[in-house]
Amino acid sequence: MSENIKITMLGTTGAGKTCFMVGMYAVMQLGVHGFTLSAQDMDDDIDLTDNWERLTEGGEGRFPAATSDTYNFCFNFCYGFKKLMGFEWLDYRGGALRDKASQSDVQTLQKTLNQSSCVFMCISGEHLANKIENSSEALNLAKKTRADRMNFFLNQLHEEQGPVPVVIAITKYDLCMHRKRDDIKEDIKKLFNPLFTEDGGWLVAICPVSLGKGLAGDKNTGNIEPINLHLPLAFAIYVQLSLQFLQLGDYEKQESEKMTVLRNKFLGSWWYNNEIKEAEKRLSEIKAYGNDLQVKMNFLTRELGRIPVYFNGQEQEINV
Ligand SMILES: Nc1nc2c(ncn2[C@@H]2O[C@H](COP(=O)(O)OP(=O)(O)OP(=O)(O)O)[C@@H](O)[C@H]2O)c(=O)[nH]1
Ligand SMILES: [Mg+2]
Repeated sequence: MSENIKITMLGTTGAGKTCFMVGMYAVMQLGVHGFTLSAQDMDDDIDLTDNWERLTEGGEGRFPAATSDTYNFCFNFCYGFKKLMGFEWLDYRGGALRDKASQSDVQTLQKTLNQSSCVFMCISGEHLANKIENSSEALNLAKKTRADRMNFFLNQLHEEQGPVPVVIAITKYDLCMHRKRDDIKEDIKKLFNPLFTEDGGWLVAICPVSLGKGLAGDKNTGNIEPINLHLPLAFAIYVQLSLQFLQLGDYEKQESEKMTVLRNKFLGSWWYNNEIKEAEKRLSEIKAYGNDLQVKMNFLTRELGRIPVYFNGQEQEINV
């Protein structure tokens, strides 16, 4: 069972979307607990790797230029190099967030977003360096970071397909890591409060990410030492695997109920012998697949234990 999903990252220009994707790809190529990422197109692999090399070399030109064209990357998420799930990832100019819907890249973004299985909302740590003191500061920050537009886009997505899992990625976390995590979480809730309401049905992870804490001092010379770059993706995949796991449970229940009905009929075990054997085989395949899923999810759970996850505004413990 492998499925292609779409993941869309929302964030204003300069929020760090492209750098995050380049870094995530590099980290996941090395692999985390046997999970890896590979680009489906060889040229994309080369471009992403070149970008990563420039980042690690340092200097004035280390960062990629602001994105001007919309580009759809296709990745495979693998375990032990075996494909678990394919997914698409749109890189676009963040300015599209505030442009009119008549622009073609805005339309592409909206279309992709509305088909997405998971959304990453990017807020740069530079805007979270100080506490949000009151509602007018919150409003100003929502405008500066385009959190207001991200909420607008999410509202549209909600109308289209209901709540989807969301990761609020605090990019450039190095620029606000001097603050207490709980205080940052409170500020995030002020910017995205509809996602934390009691009956909203939103599943939200807050994940600080950075290319390296040394960048806070000098971004041209600071060392690249990735922080959490793999976690937003790990969360997105974990949710998809959990849904597969639940589906599998329903399927297992149906199959065993069917089998019980056949067996309970008078002379059923004899008359329906072949059907029962086939159902038994399917059941044992489902169980084996379920066990396999559980092992994979366990590895991801260990990683995800490090970030807060909320459902209906309540912090959750992630487990299988
Ligand atoms: N301190 C710090 N700066 C970063 C980090 N990641 C990116 N930056 C800086 O942020 C700038 C913008 O990053 P991009 O990834 O190009 O931003 P973007 O969201 O893709 O912007 P658009 O393409 O215009 O939408 C980079 O050129 C770097 O100067 C980080 O982890 N820490
Ligand atoms: Mg970009």
